[in-house]
Amino acid sequence: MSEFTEWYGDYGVSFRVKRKILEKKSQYQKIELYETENSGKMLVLDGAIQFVESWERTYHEALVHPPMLSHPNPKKVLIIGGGDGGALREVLKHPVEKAVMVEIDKEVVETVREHVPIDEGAFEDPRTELIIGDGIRYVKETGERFDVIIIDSTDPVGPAISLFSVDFYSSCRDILNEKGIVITQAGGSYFHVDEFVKAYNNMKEAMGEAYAFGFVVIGYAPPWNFVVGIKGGVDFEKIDLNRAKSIDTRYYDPERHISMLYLPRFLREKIGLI
Ligand code: AG3
Repeated sequence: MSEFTEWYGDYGVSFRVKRKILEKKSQYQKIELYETENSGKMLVLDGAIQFVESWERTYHEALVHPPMLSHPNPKKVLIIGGGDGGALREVLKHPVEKAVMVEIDKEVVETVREHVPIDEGAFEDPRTELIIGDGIRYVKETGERFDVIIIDSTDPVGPAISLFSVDFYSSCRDILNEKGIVITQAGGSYFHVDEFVKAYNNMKEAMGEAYAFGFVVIGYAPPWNFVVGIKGGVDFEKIDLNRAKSIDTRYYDPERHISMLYLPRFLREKIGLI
């Protein structure tokens, strides 16, 4: 029996694998797809686990529903990255008018759609617009306006680093409607500490108001961090529980939303909350 391990320094996140389904190099990254022993298929980009089929909802629910349920009326949503369609699928559980997704690597979209379509039809939804292109450029150039922006990128280390900059977050702020929310994944709570603090501070600088929370994501080194930027006084501590009733979640709990905001003590210290 063999396994695939992603190392975070000395700490490894490992899955037993039956076989490698494919490995290829796109213009942007190395794409690997595995069949795990008991957890379905697993997508790995440049050595980093992106999702494991049986567990991907632990991540996609935490990324999507907190901003969607704290925004008073999210109708237009932009997803940057997220080529597997998992975030898109969760967004479309809400009564949105339009979801635009800008993914740079079309081979990620094609690979996942062919072998492990976790979008569950989301790409075919008439509300979806898929753009293959550079998210940074899109955000700078588009004339469209959004209520919620979801940044489903790779980690705040390496090639995705400009997706965590003040400059990028400021462009996001500029294309939000009067009331808006931006959320990004921001690395592992214990293994990307400096990068997380930087992402939080950058978000705060660009947006004026920011939150951070952690969530146990299976497939990544848990807990995993998320950073949220607020425009126009949206209250991220308040969840619309009525609206939440119609959204099917398994891991993210709107009733316990506030508990996620209690990051490990040393992290709250580092971002100046205590
Ligand atoms: N989001 C990827 C999160 C990064 C995971 N990092 C890691 N394993 N080191 C994109 C994929 C999910 N839609």
